[in-house]
Amino acid sequence: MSRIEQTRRTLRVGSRELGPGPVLLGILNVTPDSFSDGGESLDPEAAAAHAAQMLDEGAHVIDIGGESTRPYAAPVGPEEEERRVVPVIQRILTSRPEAVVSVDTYRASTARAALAAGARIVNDVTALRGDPEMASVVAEASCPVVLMHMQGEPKTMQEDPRYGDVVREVGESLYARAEHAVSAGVAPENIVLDPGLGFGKTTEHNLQLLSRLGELTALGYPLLVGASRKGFIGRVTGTESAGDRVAGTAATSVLAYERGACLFRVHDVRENREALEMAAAVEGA
Ligand code: HH2
Repeated sequence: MSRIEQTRRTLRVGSRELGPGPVLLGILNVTPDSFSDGGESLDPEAAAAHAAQMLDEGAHVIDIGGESTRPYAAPVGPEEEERRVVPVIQRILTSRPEAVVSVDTYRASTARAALAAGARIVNDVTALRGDPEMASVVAEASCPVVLMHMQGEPKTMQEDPRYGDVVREVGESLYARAEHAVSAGVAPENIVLDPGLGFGKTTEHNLQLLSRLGELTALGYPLLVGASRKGFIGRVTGTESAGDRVAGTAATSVLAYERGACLFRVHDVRENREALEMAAAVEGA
């Protein structure tokens, strides 16, 4: 088995299996200030309708976040975060009980409440660093967890990010976080790693990470990529508005898939699904 085949393995979520083909996570930000869709899904009814649309377009997972992590974002309190995400999870699962929901949070209390409401994946942009209790919450739930790399913290991470060799350093850091998770009782087959595009990285760092993503398959864990509509795509393509970065995003999805990524966190589900279906078909020809 090649390294890419090993990395693109299936992910068990309860009785369901996701992958080994491309797995799409549709982004649902229940926030007033997310960089590209802030304010669109604050009302639980509107959020559930948006989730249903993404599921119909081919999303395998709905990734719900209640706090923006965009550069310079201010954190919200744990009560407010929970108040935003829990009713939306409940609303989605009432109308679509088969949906797989992931919660984008670094707080153990929010993760616990979301899991109790039916979420089945935890997406932690701090890779279990943000809350000392998160590792045990994930270990006890026996659920998949995304460990994302970030240099610094959202408020300041874009001020002057520096690396010697960004791919090597991100890889080493992710490996250490995976080891930490395993030592805290998280099953290795529940770990997904993410290079954290845009989190404490310049445009050049993001491009290097995508270009050399294949090197991260050596870590032996499934890889998630979250490039969707991010600023570095705007800087390369000259698209000021985040909504105009759909084609640029689809290109990153295909390139990342070719290099071994298997999970894709995206705003525009249909376009990325079609691009990835083409990539998978060509690869399998
Ligand atoms: N990016 C964002 C948020 N969560 N999670 C993972 N695993 N990987 C990512 O790259 C990632 C993430 C930022 O994007 P978005 O949710 O669209 O915006 P905001 O943080 O402003 O809500």
